[in-house]
Amino acid sequence: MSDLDRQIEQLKKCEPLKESEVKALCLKAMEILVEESNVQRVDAPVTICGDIHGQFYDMKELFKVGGDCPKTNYLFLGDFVDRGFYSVETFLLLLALKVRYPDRITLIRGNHESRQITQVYGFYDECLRKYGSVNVWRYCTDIFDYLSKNGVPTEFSSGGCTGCPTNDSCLLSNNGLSCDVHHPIEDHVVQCLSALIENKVFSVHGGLSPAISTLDQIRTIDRKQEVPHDGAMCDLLWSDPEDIVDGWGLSPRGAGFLFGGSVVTSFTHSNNIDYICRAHQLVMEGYKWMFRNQIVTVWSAPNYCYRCGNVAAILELDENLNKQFRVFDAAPQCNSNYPMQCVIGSWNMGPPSFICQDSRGSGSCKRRLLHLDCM
Ligand SMILES: [Mn+2]
Repeated sequence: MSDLDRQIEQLKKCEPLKESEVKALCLKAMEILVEESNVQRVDAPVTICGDIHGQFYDMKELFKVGGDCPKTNYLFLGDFVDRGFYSVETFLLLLALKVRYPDRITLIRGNHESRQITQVYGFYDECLRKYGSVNVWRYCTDIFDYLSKNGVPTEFSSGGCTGCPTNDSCLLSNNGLSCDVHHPIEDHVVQCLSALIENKVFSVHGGLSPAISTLDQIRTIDRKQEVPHDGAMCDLLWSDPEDIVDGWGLSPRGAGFLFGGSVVTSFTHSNNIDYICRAHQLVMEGYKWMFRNQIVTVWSAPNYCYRCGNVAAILELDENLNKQFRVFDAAPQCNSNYPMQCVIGSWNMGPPSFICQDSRGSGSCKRRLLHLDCM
């Protein structure tokens, strides 16, 4: 059995890899990801999955329902990390599968695959807790967005940030946002912002952008940047469809836009696609069609944050693009013996619109989340 196969077996048991193994895995993954496109081509049959958010045991339920990779061809729409207790194991397992079976699993980027967001919503703290340093967080966030401008990098970015004199003081500050803010971003290359299944189903984490009307425009997005706070790339990862909006509206998330049915109709027509498949929003029933079946939200984190009481779904497309949703519930085992940490300080650091970013600020989920994180 190869090292990689052994690591996959280990990760399937929710046992994290050694730091040196994570580094080697991430370097291998970069070689593969650097070849992928802003609009990655995906063949059917394929099974589409929405947000996972570190809910490792629920992702195992997902694989039970959808079948193992590589037997099943998977497309994950991002937000692998944050919120749940096992972001490290969740992301590393998906990444190890990507390295082992590059043509059988596609990982596109969600708004949580970013340095800033992971420092507020859990992944940074989890890496620190499980490894005693931020190195693994650094390797993984480099995977999110750090690839060499001229091909495959041989080393990771150095240091946590330039604001602290040493990496040690970065750790001691225990204040993610002050760390890495000055991280050099000139050489960042962002991969795989979206996917196109058989030229007919456009898949993206968030939604559309007023700056984008064609797929070719997405293909030409400048990839040499960190996720910006506005503009096309930001919108693809942050935007949401909204019934009551005609055209474009302001998003309560503080990033991206709300977009209405006419925007979706125009996009599907001009790009000759059947519909848009996206994730990013908690849906109690696991999936939700909008705008006369021109856009569907797929949500794959059951009982989100171990509190929200929702079911999850994956969308299976057969070779003729016939659709079948598989709805599943949370893993039966309870994670209540996991040591919880109060992270209220971290919550307060983000702008208010980020606090409830996956529930559209409805309020009820926010109370649950705050309650959970501070038990
Ligand atoms: Mn999201």
